[in-house]
Amino acid sequence: MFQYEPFRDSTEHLNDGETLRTRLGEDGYLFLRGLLPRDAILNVRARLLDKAMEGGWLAPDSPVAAGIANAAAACKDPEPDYMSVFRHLWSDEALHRLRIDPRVLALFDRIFGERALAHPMFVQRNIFPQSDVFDFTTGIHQDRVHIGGATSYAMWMPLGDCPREMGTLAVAAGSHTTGILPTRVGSGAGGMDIAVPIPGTWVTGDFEAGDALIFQDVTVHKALPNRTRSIRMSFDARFQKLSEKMADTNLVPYSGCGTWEEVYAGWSRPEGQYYWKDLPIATMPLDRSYYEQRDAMAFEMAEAGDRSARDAILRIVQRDPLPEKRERAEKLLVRLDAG
Ligand SMILES: O=C(O)CCC(=O)C(=O)O
Repeated sequence: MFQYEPFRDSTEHLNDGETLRTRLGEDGYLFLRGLLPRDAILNVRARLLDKAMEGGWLAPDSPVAAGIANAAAACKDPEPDYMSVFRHLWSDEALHRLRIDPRVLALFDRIFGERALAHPMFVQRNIFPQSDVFDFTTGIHQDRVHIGGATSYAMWMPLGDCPREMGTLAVAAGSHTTGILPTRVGSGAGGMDIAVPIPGTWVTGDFEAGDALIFQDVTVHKALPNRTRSIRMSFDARFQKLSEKMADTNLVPYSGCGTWEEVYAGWSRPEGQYYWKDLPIATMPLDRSYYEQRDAMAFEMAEAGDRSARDAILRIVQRDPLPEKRERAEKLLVRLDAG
């Protein structure tokens, strides 16, 4: 059983870059209350809930604002049913502006002691309630294998109030000092879970709209299961020093959401579009060796009929750049689904 300690709250040090850096160095994370105004978050929440309602994700007989899930529509990234609704949520202009809010950028400038870069790519998550037949709880992992480049930091924010039982994030405080840990095929987001005992102390807490959790790319973390009836909505964006290299995969929109032109097509005003175009960004290729290792394991498991590899196989079908690999994965998916 996991035991959770409460987050160490760093809100009172919000304007003190040196203390924030020290705490990040000690714990691998920062928990900050009210980084963004509650109203700004609730506005984005309302916009996304309208799109979720249109897409059939919400219970038709309850108020949209409650965000109660339509259990029959439960789906997950990157299933086609999920993506067809999600791409409208991800493209939301008010959502995109949150990660480049001046309060957020100034915070990372202070933490780094130099100019921060917000990665153009970011994630928005919609986690349907856990049930006997559905579970998409994010497993224990590190972000570095997915994000690549120089050291980066995630900012995770729920889009609304998020008590623990709705599936908040938990981090293993102090786990950022042991480098990249061995992985195995996982079933939650990213599909790559840590395969060894976790160093550090698990911490978590209840979030209110506007609270932020910041953590390093090697800090081990996971989500708690969503045991409510509502969809847990959140977003996570990544930040690094502008002077350091960013993996080129962070320059494109979220996979399955089209081109930047398509993302921006429905916006009412251009503010926040292409904000990185005039910045002196140096890029490098993503080190794909971790994905290659995961995929080799997933192929082996799927070939042996192990359905726990299904999410990883689906990811290859939807997202792998190599056509022959996608084709192999497609055949295996059909076989797995035929039982
Ligand atoms: O929101 C989640 O379930 C996972 C978030 C996460 O793993 C991250 O922000 O790196």
